[in-house]
Amino acid sequence: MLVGCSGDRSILDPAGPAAKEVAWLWWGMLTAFTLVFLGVVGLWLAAFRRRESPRRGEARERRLGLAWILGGGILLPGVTLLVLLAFGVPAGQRLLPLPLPGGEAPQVIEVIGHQWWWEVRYPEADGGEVITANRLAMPAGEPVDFHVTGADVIHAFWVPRLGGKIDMIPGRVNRIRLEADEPGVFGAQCAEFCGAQHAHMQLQVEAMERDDFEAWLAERRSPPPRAEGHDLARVAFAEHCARCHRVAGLSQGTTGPDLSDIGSRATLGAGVLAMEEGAIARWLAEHQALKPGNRMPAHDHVDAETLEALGAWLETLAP
Ligand code: HEC
Ligand SMILES: [Cu+2]
Repeated sequence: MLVGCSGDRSILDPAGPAAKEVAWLWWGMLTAFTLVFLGVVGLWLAAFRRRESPRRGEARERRLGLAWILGGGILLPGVTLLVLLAFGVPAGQRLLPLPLPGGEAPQVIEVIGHQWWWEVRYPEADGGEVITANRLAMPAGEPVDFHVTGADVIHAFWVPRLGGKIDMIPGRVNRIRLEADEPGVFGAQCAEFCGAQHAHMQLQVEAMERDDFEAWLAERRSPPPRAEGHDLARVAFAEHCARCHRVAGLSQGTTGPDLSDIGSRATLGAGVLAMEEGAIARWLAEHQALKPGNRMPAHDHVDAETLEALGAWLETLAP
């Protein structure tokens, strides 16, 4: 259980204004409920200790009973819920995409949940749409509106260090506003059970300075020529992979993750495999063992040499 207390997906290590409020609310609730728990245990122990109940009149007994019911059963929970509401409503409000005081429009990033990977789109990137998968870049130090939806079943978008979570429902666009105080890398996780590989649906969120973010988008808007050579790989890609995978300037498939910048990613398979030399070829050969049931068909009919070549070529795809 203590694993949740630290690391890149901990709500106890907030990195943005909304997350800070969630963390404070959590500590407040922990403190209040610990006091209630200790109080109840105290009363329980006291009940054991008393030898003989004092003789009281029947009317007094009834009044005492009524006081416990009203005080402990109505007043205490009523006050507790009101206090919770007083802190919970503003914390929730922070996550809403309300108009900003200055009137400017926040950056919008679309996130689409698939079984079991993340598609990320930057619709406002002028000069062409930018699409990535299993990684999300955002500007730090300013609010960002996330428009989320699901492609197949219900998923949930959750970056614990930045704020609350929100459901990704097919056919509907939900919105949540998050902000990162400073540049950094944060973990995100699907937070609604969505099938066998739900746990292996992780997303890396990279918050960067505004200028770096613009540069990041620009690099992806005008992809470099796709490395010369690698003829075997490119023919095989067109034959076996292009219908499902997009590589900017080359193919348009949308059934699987966008591979345009796959060579610059930190992980493969939404967090299943660390990216290192040879990792893509390993994914191509063993992905059904690494992530059983994932929606990419096994390519046993493609010979090992071709898979190696595909892996080597894909590793060169980076801005
Ligand atoms: C029927 C559609 C389909 C075909 C064909 C297909 N893939 Fe995939 N691919 C997927 C899906 C879906 C995923 C996501 C699996 C997951 O992580 O759950 C994926 C994941 C990947 C990944 C990991 C991507 C990431 O973001 O980590 C790579 C690399 C990849 N595919 C390469 C290939 C190559 C190379 C081929 C051709 C030999 C190919 N795929 C053929 C659907 C397909
Ligand atoms: Cu899920």
